Amino acid sequence: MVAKLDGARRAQALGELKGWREVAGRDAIFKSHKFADFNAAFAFMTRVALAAEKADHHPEWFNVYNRVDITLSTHDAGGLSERDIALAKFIDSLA
Ligand code: H2B
Repeated sequence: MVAKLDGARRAQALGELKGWREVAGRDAIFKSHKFADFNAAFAFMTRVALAAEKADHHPEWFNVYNRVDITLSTHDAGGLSERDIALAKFIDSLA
């Protein structure tokens, strides 16, 4: 079982991310990504998908052409956990 992030550690972890916002009405974080074209967007998605599968922690995402919207939350924890922070940091490192 994964623990939900709370308190000071949660605030600190969110502060380390680039451009993510908390989702209203749900314990999750969201970031929209824009690329030059679909090819670049899908290359990014491929890299995220490989890392997600390796970590067994998967994004909720939506793609239209050059846009990739990503929501991260830990379903097993019913909210945000360190796994989401780790995946968000990896995603930030690709940008
Ligand atoms: N991804 C996310 N975002 N949250 C989870 O709780 C989760 C997951 N759990 N990927 C994993 C898969 C779980 O369902 C499998 C069985 O390990």
